Amino acid sequence: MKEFFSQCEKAVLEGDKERSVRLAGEALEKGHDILGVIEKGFSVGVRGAGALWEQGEYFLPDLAFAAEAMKAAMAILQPELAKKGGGRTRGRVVLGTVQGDIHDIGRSLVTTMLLANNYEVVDLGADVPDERFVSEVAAHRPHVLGMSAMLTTTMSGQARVIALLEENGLRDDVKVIVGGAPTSESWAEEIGADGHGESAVAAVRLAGALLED
Ligand code: B1M
Repeated sequence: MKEFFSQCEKAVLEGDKERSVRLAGEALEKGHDILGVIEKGFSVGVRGAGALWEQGEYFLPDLAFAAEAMKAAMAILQPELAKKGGGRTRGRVVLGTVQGDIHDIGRSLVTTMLLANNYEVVDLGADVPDERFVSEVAAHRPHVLGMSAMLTTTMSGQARVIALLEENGLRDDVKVIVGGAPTSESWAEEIGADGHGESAVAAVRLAGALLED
């Protein structure tokens, strides 16, 4: 599998959408472990592109091409992953990427893994205004609110939303989990969230644990 993962990584790193799509199709045909292909293959490629961009070796369009190649592969793999769900719902989750932040690949993987584990998910997408998180919590009354942030400049949105939930008397009715590259356990604690998910799988595990409380 190592060789296959590295082909997936390379296709995304090189921003080769066609090759990514072909490899995603091949993964399904051959019955490979889909989450493994995403996490150990395609995701490594897109993060590698980010690292090269940070080092000044890639320009922004290179990063965008890598993201496009990644998203094209995800569009093929995610429906297959989500198919595993379908039993009795374990709980309702409202999820979104915070205001000012357009990164959506990681969050959409969290959504897919929640669906695959029988959660009902209201995915608000990316760049979600603070007030919208609050109004969606009021409307859907979820068991869990999840917020993703990928930038050090946008992670404060998670704290603002928690404060707004408190102001609106909604905080005690919902568990709040946060995630995304710059976030951590200690950040979650600092802003009064109920937990932090390191990965999509960890987010599902955390939601389950919080709902058992
Ligand atoms: Co952006 N970007 N980007 N980018 N980008 C990062 C985040 C960065 C770390 C790159 C770098 O410097 N190495 C850097 C942030 C630096 C910082 O703040 N410290 C950065 C920057 C600076 C920017 C711009 C500002 C660049 C610019 O314009 N000058 C700009 C910001 C735009 C904006 O949001 N306003 C920008 C733009 C872009 C693209 C549009 C080109 C593209 C996004 C495309 C898209 O999503 N539609 C992009 C990409 C692709 C990245 C990197 C390379 C990859 C992100 C990704 O998709 N990873 C990223 C580098 C990196 O992460 N190392 C980077 C794969 C994905 C599967 O993983 O998203 O980590 P991830 O999600 C994981 C976990 O984090 C977790 O589970 C997921 C799956 O296991 N998780 C949760 C995520 N959300 C969760 C929620 C949970 C629980 C777990 O509970 C609720």
